[in-house]
Amino acid sequence: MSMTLLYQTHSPFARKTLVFAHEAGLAGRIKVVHHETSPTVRNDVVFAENPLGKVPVLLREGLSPVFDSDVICAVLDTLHDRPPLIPGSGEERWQALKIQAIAQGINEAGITVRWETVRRPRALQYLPLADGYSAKLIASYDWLEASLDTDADTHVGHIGLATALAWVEFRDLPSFRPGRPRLVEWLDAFAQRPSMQATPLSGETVDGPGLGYEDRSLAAE
Ligand SMILES: N[C@@H](CCC(=O)N[C@@H](CS)C(=O)NCC(=O)O)C(=O)O
Repeated sequence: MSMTLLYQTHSPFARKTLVFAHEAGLAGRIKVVHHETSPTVRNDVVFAENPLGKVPVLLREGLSPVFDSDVICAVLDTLHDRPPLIPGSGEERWQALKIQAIAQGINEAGITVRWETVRRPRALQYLPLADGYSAKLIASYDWLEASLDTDADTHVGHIGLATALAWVEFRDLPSFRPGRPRLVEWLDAFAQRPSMQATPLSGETVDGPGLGYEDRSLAAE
Protein backbone atom coordinates (compact mmCIF):
# COMPACT_ATOMS: atom_id res chain seq x y z
CA MET A 1 0.00 0.00 0.00
CA SER A 2 1.44 3.37 -0.96
CA MET A 3 1.11 6.07 1.71
CA THR A 4 1.47 9.85 1.73
CA LEU A 5 1.87 11.91 4.89
CA LEU A 6 0.57 15.47 4.83
CA TYR A 7 3.31 16.88 7.01
CA GLN A 8 4.74 20.13 8.33
CA THR A 9 8.42 20.60 9.11
CA HIS A 10 7.67 22.65 12.24
CA SER A 11 4.78 20.61 13.63
CA PRO A 12 5.49 18.45 16.68
CA PHE A 13 2.40 16.36 15.91
CA ALA A 14 3.53 15.66 12.35
CA ARG A 15 7.08 14.89 13.47
CA LYS A 16 5.71 12.43 16.04
CA THR A 17 4.13 10.36 13.26
CA LEU A 18 7.26 10.43 11.11
CA VAL A 19 9.55 9.49 14.00
CA PHE A 20 7.09 6.67 14.74
CA ALA A 21 7.33 5.55 11.12
CA HIS A 22 11.12 5.52 11.34
CA GLU A 23 11.04 3.55 14.60
CA ALA A 24 8.63 1.06 12.99
CA GLY A 25 10.81 0.69 9.89
CA LEU A 26 8.07 2.16 7.69
CA ALA A 27 9.52 5.54 6.72
CA GLY A 28 10.74 4.28 3.36
CA ARG A 29 7.14 3.47 2.36
CA ILE A 30 5.78 6.94 3.08
CA LYS A 31 5.92 9.96 0.80
CA VAL A 32 6.17 13.08 2.96
CA VAL A 33 4.61 16.32 1.68
CA HIS A 34 5.01 19.60 3.59
CA HIS A 35 1.90 21.77 4.08
CA GLU A 36 1.49 25.07 5.87
CA THR A 37 -1.60 25.20 8.09
CA SER A 38 -3.07 27.85 10.34
CA PRO A 39 -6.61 28.50 11.51
CA THR A 40 -6.19 31.94 9.92
CA VAL A 41 -5.10 30.66 6.49
CA ARG A 42 -7.21 27.93 4.93
CA ASN A 43 -5.30 25.09 3.26
CA ASP A 44 -7.80 23.48 0.88
CA VAL A 45 -5.68 20.40 0.22
CA VAL A 46 -5.57 19.59 3.92
CA PHE A 47 -9.25 20.44 4.49
CA ALA A 48 -10.17 18.05 1.67
CA GLU A 49 -8.71 15.19 3.73
CA ASN A 50 -9.34 16.38 7.31
CA PRO A 51 -12.31 18.59 8.20
CA LEU A 52 -10.25 20.09 11.04
CA GLY A 53 -7.79 21.46 8.48
CA LYS A 54 -4.81 20.19 10.48
CA VAL A 55 -1.74 18.11 9.74
CA PRO A 56 -0.65 15.39 10.04
CA VAL A 57 -2.92 13.36 7.79
CA LEU A 58 -1.97 9.93 6.45
CA LEU A 59 -3.30 9.13 2.98
CA ARG A 60 -3.55 5.44 2.15
CA GLU A 61 -4.20 4.20 -1.37
CA GLY A 62 -7.79 2.99 -1.70
CA LEU A 63 -8.61 3.69 1.96
CA SER A 64 -9.93 6.69 3.87
CA PRO A 65 -7.52 9.37 5.17
CA VAL A 66 -6.32 9.01 8.76
CA PHE A 67 -5.98 11.76 11.37
CA ASP A 68 -4.93 12.79 14.00
CA SER A 69 -1.38 11.90 15.08
CA ASP A 70 -2.56 9.41 17.73
CA VAL A 71 -4.64 7.52 15.18
CA ILE A 72 -1.93 7.63 12.52
CA CYS A 73 0.50 6.04 14.98
CA ALA A 74 -2.07 3.38 15.87
CA VAL A 75 -2.55 2.54 12.18
CA LEU A 76 1.20 2.45 11.50
CA ASP A 77 1.67 0.09 14.44
CA THR A 78 -0.43 -2.50 12.58
CA LEU A 79 1.80 -2.34 9.51
CA HIS A 80 5.15 -3.61 10.79
CA ASP A 81 6.66 -6.76 12.29
CA ARG A 82 8.86 -5.15 14.94
CA PRO A 83 7.80 -5.20 18.60
CA PRO A 84 4.69 -2.98 18.92
CA LEU A 85 5.30 0.66 19.81
CA ILE A 86 1.86 0.85 21.43
CA PRO A 87 1.78 -1.86 24.11
CA GLY A 88 -1.32 -4.02 23.66
CA SER A 89 -2.39 -4.45 27.27
CA GLY A 90 -1.66 -4.01 30.94
CA GLU A 91 -0.15 -1.10 32.83
CA GLU A 92 2.45 -0.65 30.06
CA ARG A 93 -0.36 0.30 27.70
CA TRP A 94 -1.89 2.87 30.05
CA GLN A 95 1.52 4.34 30.81
CA ALA A 96 2.38 4.72 27.11
CA LEU A 97 -1.00 6.28 26.32
CA LYS A 98 -0.76 8.58 29.33
CA ILE A 99 2.67 9.82 28.30
CA GLN A 100 1.32 10.34 24.80
CA ALA A 101 -1.56 12.37 26.31
CA ILE A 102 0.82 14.56 28.31
CA ALA A 103 2.90 15.14 25.18
CA GLN A 104 -0.20 16.15 23.23
CA GLY A 105 -1.15 18.48 26.06
CA ILE A 106 2.30 20.05 26.07
CA ASN A 107 2.01 20.73 22.35
CA GLU A 108 -1.45 22.21 22.72
CA ALA A 109 -0.48 24.34 25.72
CA GLY A 110 2.62 25.52 23.88
CA ILE A 111 0.56 26.51 20.85
CA THR A 112 -1.79 28.49 23.09
CA VAL A 113 1.14 30.28 24.74
CA ARG A 114 2.44 31.19 21.30
CA TRP A 115 -0.93 32.58 20.20
CA GLU A 116 -1.07 34.77 23.29
CA THR A 117 2.53 35.98 23.03
CA VAL A 118 3.68 36.03 19.40
CA ARG A 119 0.97 34.91 16.98
CA ARG A 120 -1.93 37.24 17.66
CA PRO A 121 -1.67 40.96 16.95
CA ARG A 122 -0.28 42.46 20.18
CA ALA A 123 -3.47 44.33 21.05
CA LEU A 124 -5.39 41.05 21.08
CA GLN A 125 -2.94 39.07 23.21
CA TYR A 126 -4.28 37.97 26.60
CA LEU A 127 -1.34 37.39 28.91
CA PRO A 128 -3.28 35.72 31.76
CA LEU A 129 -4.07 32.93 29.28
CA ALA A 130 -0.39 32.64 28.33
CA ASP A 131 0.48 32.46 32.05
CA GLY A 132 -2.18 29.83 32.72
CA TYR A 133 -0.94 27.62 29.90
CA SER A 134 2.70 28.16 30.88
CA ALA A 135 1.78 26.86 34.34
CA LYS A 136 0.40 23.70 32.71
CA LEU A 137 3.72 23.25 30.90
CA ILE A 138 5.70 23.60 34.13
CA ALA A 139 3.43 21.20 36.03
CA SER A 140 3.71 18.68 33.18
CA TYR A 141 7.52 18.88 33.22
CA ASP A 142 7.49 18.22 36.99
CA TRP A 143 5.09 15.30 36.56
CA LEU A 144 7.34 13.82 33.87
CA GLU A 145 10.47 14.22 35.99
CA ALA A 146 8.75 12.09 38.63
CA SER A 147 6.78 9.67 36.45
CA LEU A 148 8.47 9.07 33.08
CA ASP A 149 9.29 5.39 32.52
CA THR A 150 12.79 6.04 31.25
CA ASP A 151 13.85 2.38 31.44
CA ALA A 152 10.90 0.97 29.48
CA ASP A 153 11.18 -0.11 25.84
CA THR A 154 10.52 2.75 23.42
CA HIS A 155 6.79 3.36 23.03
CA VAL A 156 4.47 5.89 21.41
CA GLY A 157 4.50 8.05 24.54
CA HIS A 158 8.27 8.41 24.38
CA ILE A 159 8.05 9.37 20.72
CA GLY A 160 5.34 11.92 21.36
CA LEU A 161 7.19 13.34 24.34
CA ALA A 162 10.57 13.64 22.62
CA THR A 163 9.01 15.44 19.67
CA ALA A 164 6.98 17.70 22.00
CA LEU A 165 9.96 18.71 24.16
CA ALA A 166 12.19 19.25 21.13
CA TRP A 167 9.52 21.59 19.75
CA VAL A 168 9.25 23.42 23.10
CA GLU A 169 12.95 24.24 22.77
CA PHE A 170 12.67 25.03 19.05
CA ARG A 171 9.99 27.64 19.86
CA ASP A 172 11.68 29.04 23.00
CA LEU A 173 8.77 28.12 25.24
CA PRO A 174 9.29 27.85 29.03
CA SER A 175 12.22 25.48 29.52
CA PHE A 176 11.96 22.04 31.08
CA ARG A 177 15.71 21.80 31.72
CA PRO A 178 16.26 23.53 35.07
CA GLY A 179 15.88 21.10 37.99
CA ARG A 180 14.76 18.10 35.95
CA PRO A 181 17.91 16.01 35.40
CA ARG A 182 16.15 12.70 34.79
CA LEU A 183 13.93 14.12 32.06
CA VAL A 184 16.80 16.00 30.43
CA GLU A 185 19.12 12.98 30.42
CA TRP A 186 16.41 10.85 28.84
CA LEU A 187 15.54 13.44 26.18
CA ASP A 188 19.13 14.19 25.22
CA ALA A 189 19.76 10.47 24.70
CA PHE A 190 16.49 10.01 22.75
CA ALA A 191 17.36 12.96 20.51
CA GLN A 192 20.36 11.00 19.23
CA ARG A 193 18.20 8.23 17.79
CA PRO A 194 18.32 8.02 13.96
CA SER A 195 14.54 8.62 13.84
CA MET A 196 14.99 11.99 15.53
CA GLN A 197 18.12 12.90 13.61
CA ALA A 198 16.30 12.19 10.32
CA THR A 199 13.42 14.58 11.13
CA PRO A 200 14.81 17.99 12.17
CA LEU A 201 12.38 20.82 12.89
CA SER A 202 12.56 23.85 10.61
CA GLY A 203 10.48 26.77 9.42
CA GLU A 204 8.17 29.43 10.75
CA THR A 205 4.43 29.32 11.31
CA VAL A 206 2.61 31.15 8.54
CA ASP A 207 -0.49 32.91 9.86
CA GLY A 208 -0.99 34.83 6.65
CA PRO A 209 -0.39 38.34 5.49
CA GLY A 210 -2.50 39.70 8.35
CA LEU A 211 -5.77 39.04 10.06
CA GLY A 212 -7.29 42.23 8.75
CA TYR A 213 -8.17 43.57 12.18
CA GLU A 214 -6.69 46.95 11.41
CA ASP A 215 -8.76 47.16 8.23
CA ARG A 216 -11.87 46.02 10.06
CA SER A 217 -11.52 48.58 12.85
CA LEU A 218 -10.90 51.30 10.29
CA ALA A 219 -13.97 50.20 8.37
CA ALA A 220 -16.01 50.38 11.57
CA GLU A 221 -15.04 53.98 12.27
N1 LIG B 1 -4.55 16.65 17.70
C1 LIG B 1 -3.91 16.85 16.43
C2 LIG B 1 -3.29 18.24 16.40
C3 LIG B 1 -2.76 18.60 15.01
C4 LIG B 1 -2.41 20.09 14.92
O1 LIG B 1 -2.81 20.90 15.77
N2 LIG B 1 -1.64 20.44 13.86
C5 LIG B 1 -1.29 21.81 13.65
C6 LIG B 1 0.14 21.93 13.17
S1 LIG B 1 1.23 21.83 14.55
C7 LIG B 1 -2.18 22.37 12.58
O2 LIG B 1 -2.27 21.83 11.49
N3 LIG B 1 -2.85 23.49 12.89
C8 LIG B 1 -3.71 24.18 11.96
C9 LIG B 1 -4.97 24.67 12.61
O3 LIG B 1 -5.07 24.66 13.84
O4 LIG B 1 -5.85 25.10 11.86
C10 LIG B 1 -2.87 15.76 16.20
O5 LIG B 1 -2.44 15.15 17.18
O6 LIG B 1 -2.52 15.46 15.04
